[in-house]
Amino acid sequence: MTQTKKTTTRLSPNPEEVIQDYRTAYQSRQVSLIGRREVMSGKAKFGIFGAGKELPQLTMARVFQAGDFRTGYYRDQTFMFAADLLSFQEFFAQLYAHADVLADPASAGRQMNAHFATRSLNADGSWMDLTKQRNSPADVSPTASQMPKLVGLAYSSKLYRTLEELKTFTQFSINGDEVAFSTIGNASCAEGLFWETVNAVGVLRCPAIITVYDDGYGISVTNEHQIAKENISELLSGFERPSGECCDGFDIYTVKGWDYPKLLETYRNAAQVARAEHMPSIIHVSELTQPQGHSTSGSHERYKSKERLEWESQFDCIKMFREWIIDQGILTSEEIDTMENEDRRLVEGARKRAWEAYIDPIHQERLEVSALIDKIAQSSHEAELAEIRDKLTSIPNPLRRDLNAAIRKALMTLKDQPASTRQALIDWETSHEPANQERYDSHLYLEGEGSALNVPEVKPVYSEQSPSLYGFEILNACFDAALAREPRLVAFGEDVGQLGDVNQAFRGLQDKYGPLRVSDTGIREATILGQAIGMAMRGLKPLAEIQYLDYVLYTLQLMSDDLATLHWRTKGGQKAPVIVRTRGHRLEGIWHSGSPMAGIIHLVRGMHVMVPRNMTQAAGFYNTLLLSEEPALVVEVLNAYRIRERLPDNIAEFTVPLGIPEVIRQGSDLTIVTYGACCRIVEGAAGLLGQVGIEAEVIDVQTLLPFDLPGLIRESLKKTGRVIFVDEDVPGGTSAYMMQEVIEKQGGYSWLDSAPRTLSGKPHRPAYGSDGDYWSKPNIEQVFDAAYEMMNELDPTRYPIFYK
Ligand SMILES: Cc1ncc(C[n+]2csc(CCOP(=O)(O)OP(=O)(O)O)c2C)c(N)n1
Repeated sequence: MTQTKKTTTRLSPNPEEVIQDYRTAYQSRQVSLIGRREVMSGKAKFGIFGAGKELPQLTMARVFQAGDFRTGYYRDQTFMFAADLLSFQEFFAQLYAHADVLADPASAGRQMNAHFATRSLNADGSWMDLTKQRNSPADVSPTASQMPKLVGLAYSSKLYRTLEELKTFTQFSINGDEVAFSTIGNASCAEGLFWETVNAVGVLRCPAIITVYDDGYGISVTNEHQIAKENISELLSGFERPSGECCDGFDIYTVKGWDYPKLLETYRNAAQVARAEHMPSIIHVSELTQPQGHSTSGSHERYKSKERLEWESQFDCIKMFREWIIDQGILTSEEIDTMENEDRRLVEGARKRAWEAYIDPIHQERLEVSALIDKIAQSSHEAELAEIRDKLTSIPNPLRRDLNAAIRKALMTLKDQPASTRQALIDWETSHEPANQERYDSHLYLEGEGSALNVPEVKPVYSEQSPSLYGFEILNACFDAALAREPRLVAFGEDVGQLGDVNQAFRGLQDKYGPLRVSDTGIREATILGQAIGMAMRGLKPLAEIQYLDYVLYTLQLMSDDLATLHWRTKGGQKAPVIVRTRGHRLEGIWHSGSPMAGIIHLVRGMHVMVPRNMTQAAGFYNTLLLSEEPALVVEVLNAYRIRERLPDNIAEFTVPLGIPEVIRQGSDLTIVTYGACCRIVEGAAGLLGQVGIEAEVIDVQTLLPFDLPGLIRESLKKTGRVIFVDEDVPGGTSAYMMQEVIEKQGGYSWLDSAPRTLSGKPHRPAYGSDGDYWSKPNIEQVFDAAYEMMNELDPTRYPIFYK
């Protein structure tokens, strides 16, 4: 393969493009200055801006084409403007937290300012044609968390270029020509996620361009404390591919942040190589500045020396760009002054329009509330109500919560009056509540077609010919059929490819479907998830395996911050239908037996979480999820792979619905609610209870998120009046979650004759060995005792305590 690596020839920039770029840079700087003023004057809550980093962004935008993807961070406003992905008015709308998707298409006011995103979905949640637009997955604030999904965004191009079965999916890719760009600050390169991403991209050889904006600081902390040798490109040099040879690695460029022609040339080179050869690059942009300091929260004079501040004003990239333009004879100083005057007015006009669009409806609502209070004041509590109204109308920039607080205060003042006096205020608040719910609470999950909850149930079918197989063979049949019918399904993880996963559910499938459909990855859980997120955002159906549940913790931050929140934080603008597969609960020792389910389910609202008790249920869940467009985590039970189950004749089609518990043993005396590996323990205990005349109803909840949608457990309580929630999480963990769902949300308390109980694992981790397991987690005897003691309380004569 020939290489088009780093050229040394300087390009002559096109003068029209230069002028356009200068104007965008200058306008963007005005956005930063005006934006900061808006925060300082109290009209917005917090501001973070891209001042000082304009030039690399302009030049990156010059090579960013339709179909490409950017995953970056809060400094990228100039790029977003230059790539035509964001208007000034939209930028200010987000700064003001305008909770309307038409005003702030990135997040409808849900994300803080400078968190950029384009929209990939139509209003009904279906995909747009991503090759016809430039794309920006939604930003995340935790530094370096934008990086892991770069792996999948870039790797998808390789799959679309190589796999014949993907050639027809032309709304996602045209021959894999798309490049994925990412941006990160110098200090955030100290994060592990950065290094894991660079390594994964290098291993996968995919078209990624990583830009490091280096201004020498991370808030107040200098590179001395952030980066070994204080130089990120020097540190990265081991990743560099030798020049003139065809081999793995990155092209690494270093370029000064104020050198416009060099930046232009660098990005053109990097993009050309990435697009043609699928080789990645790292562009270290040094000598950048941060003229406004980090954010509106502080001032950089507190931590930068006088010399540094002087250097920053001298080497400001817009100032240098201006001097260069004059030097090149492209424009005169006077011509630039005229342009700048126009551009200041243009930005100020956009700001004004954004503010009015945001505040006018609130002012209108305030007028309505004040008028209602005035009207009531004509007949009672005149002085007190006038004071409430005056206080409300004197707020310079009212919020909707000020209206609710004023209404509540007025209602309290009127509490001694007949209800009819207060009704108009109550009606006003009630009629506005749905709009506020819609503003802040909608779109946590998909609704309509892509929703996993709308996948129709297809029951498993068995015949006399249905063979009895090991659990792993059931899954193997399920995955084989899924890979055959869904060309976008791509499975990967540690030992998934050649070995077919450590429990053999993918045995033989790499040979059958090829190493790109079923593949091995390095030991890199966070970027396995990031790879999946990026691939899912490009229309693929990733099935990402995390080898054990205990290692899901490595992915949990991204699962929580990025994947689970994506649909909500873009108000339905983006989705990532990732299926994460893992296994856990019972093997041996601390890190192969954990069940930290509460830790997980409380952090990933926005995902579905399933805990199938056997592999047939798991297969049904996979079939359901593959028909949906939502992210999910499936936790398989480790000790069920070697237990025999009957293979449904319709293994490729049957589905298990989400949120529907299953009664796995009927009983009338008490209900035991559980899931996963504990099902077998509880069934064992129920057998013993049966021997002493106690009939326990055993319910497997099957999915923790969503939880028992039809309220089947409450129906069981109506029959039994008693309930125990059993699992192997810590005390107060998922057992307490289940209790809240049933007792509080389902109203189960009103059917109880005994106090409800939870029975969980110990607060420490599971100890090694079978005895360690027995004394760390609920065992058959403990479940028996808990149920028996409940019955003893009811009838001590019939159920005497005989064991202590
Ligand atoms: C995981 C995490 N830790 C800390 C922060 C707080 N924080 C926000 S920005 C920042 C400095 C980032 O510096 P750098 O990466 O150089 O980018 P810059 O802001 O200078 O462009 C810090 C510490 C955060 N957002 N996320």
